[in-house]
Amino acid sequence: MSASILLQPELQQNALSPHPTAVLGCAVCCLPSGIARRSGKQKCKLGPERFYDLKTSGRPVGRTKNSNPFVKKLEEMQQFFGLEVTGQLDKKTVEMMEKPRCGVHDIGDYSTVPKSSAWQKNDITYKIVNFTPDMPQADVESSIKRAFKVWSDVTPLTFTRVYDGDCDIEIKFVDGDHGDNSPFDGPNGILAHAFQPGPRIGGDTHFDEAETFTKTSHQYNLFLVAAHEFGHALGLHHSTDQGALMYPNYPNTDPNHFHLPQDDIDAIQSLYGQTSNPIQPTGPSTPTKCDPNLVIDAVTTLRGELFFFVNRFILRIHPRGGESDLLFIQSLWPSLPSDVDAAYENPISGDILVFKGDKYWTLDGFEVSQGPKSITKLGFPKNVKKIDAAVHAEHLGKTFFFVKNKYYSYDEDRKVMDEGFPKFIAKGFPGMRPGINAAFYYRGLLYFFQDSVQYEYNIDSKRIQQVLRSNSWMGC
Ligand SMILES: [Ca+2]
Ligand SMILES: [Ca+2]
Ligand SMILES: [Ca+2]
Ligand SMILES: [Zn+2]
Ligand SMILES: [Zn+2]
Repeated sequence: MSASILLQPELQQNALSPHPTAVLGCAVCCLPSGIARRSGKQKCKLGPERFYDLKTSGRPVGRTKNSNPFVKKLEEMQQFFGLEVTGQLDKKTVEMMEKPRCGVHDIGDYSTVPKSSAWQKNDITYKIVNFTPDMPQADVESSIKRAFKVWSDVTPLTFTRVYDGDCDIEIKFVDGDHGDNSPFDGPNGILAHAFQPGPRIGGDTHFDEAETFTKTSHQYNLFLVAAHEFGHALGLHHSTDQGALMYPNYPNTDPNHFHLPQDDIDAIQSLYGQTSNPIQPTGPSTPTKCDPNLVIDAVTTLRGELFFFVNRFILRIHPRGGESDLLFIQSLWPSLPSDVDAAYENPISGDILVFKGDKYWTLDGFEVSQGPKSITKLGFPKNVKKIDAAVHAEHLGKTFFFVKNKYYSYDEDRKVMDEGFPKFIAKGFPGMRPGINAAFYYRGLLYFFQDSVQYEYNIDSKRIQQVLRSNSWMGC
């Protein structure tokens, strides 16, 4: 018994001190001691001191409006997360801090950290030192294997599991203080951390055993957490791209339909190069509202605001201008799919209908009240497998559904499809071409999105009034 107590400090020393490169390369262990204690005084556990190195190197450069290091780090953090830079612990900042996340710093001390470190070889070995009781062992093994495959699919890297002896990436499930100066914090908060490439502790990846890990979409999916941490173990820092796997927070992604985002592909390929596969993999990109080529999947009004659906995201905008928000569809409506086809608001019932394939969901504000249901319930014939766009024209009491070169008219009062439909778009909406991406209704006019162009359409005079950029609502 006494032997194990004596071993503890020695283990720490061996693991950390003889290899300063591993320590410096790893943002986790750059925290000066005492920071964790000091952050207890502030009313936040996961505040900037935890993740943004508070060491002030030399004197402050210039005297800006506030030289308080806590405020400055808070401002850095707000900037990193794309929040309004207030230097104050406002509601949005506290909410962001409380989200489950990775324990690696977002902004390292770049004066001492070499750029990005990478393994100087392509064949990496890993060892699973212990298992979590949360999941069957085989599920842990398959989650880990799949998490490595995310990275080997887009680089020349290979990952081989070893069972004893030396390895590059040691994987462990540990609780609280576990001897690397970066104690875990109990349930939620920090989920895991990993060390940058290097000898010994370099590359090692630790999961907080206080979490419940799963192989389902319940938090926390081990594959998703591991895939992120292995990014660090391979030399990646955090990304400011909200959609990136290397964004610090637990991702709003369905683990069963995970595709490595382009931002992460670019980052890892900058360290290890492309795959030898003749077809280079590509991944989804996070929409930026001012991208002139922004293609909108669907759009609807929702209680006075505009919601543009773009792959996994929603751009939420007030039509009269102002701030826009980029949100994950699943953070608002966890049971909705990504890549939806069409959406519209019925202002009388207040319902929003969202369509994908031959299914639809009914939203009551921020609740999914019904669905998925078959679109045949709305009166579509069985051969309609997908709707391109949907819009409710309030002053007519009709909802129009666009399918390829035709459209349907649905009577919201009688809850039936109107007789004599579908009709040709060219007949009902002269000037419009087939294949409409998205549509919405605002102040008596229809707005159609086609490729990256938007048409303002007057339904009474049956003509296009204006051709606009698709992002004209977004204040670009
Ligand atoms: Ca190692
Ligand atoms: Ca935790
Ligand atoms: Ca669409
Ligand atoms: Zn991380
Ligand atoms: Zn650790």
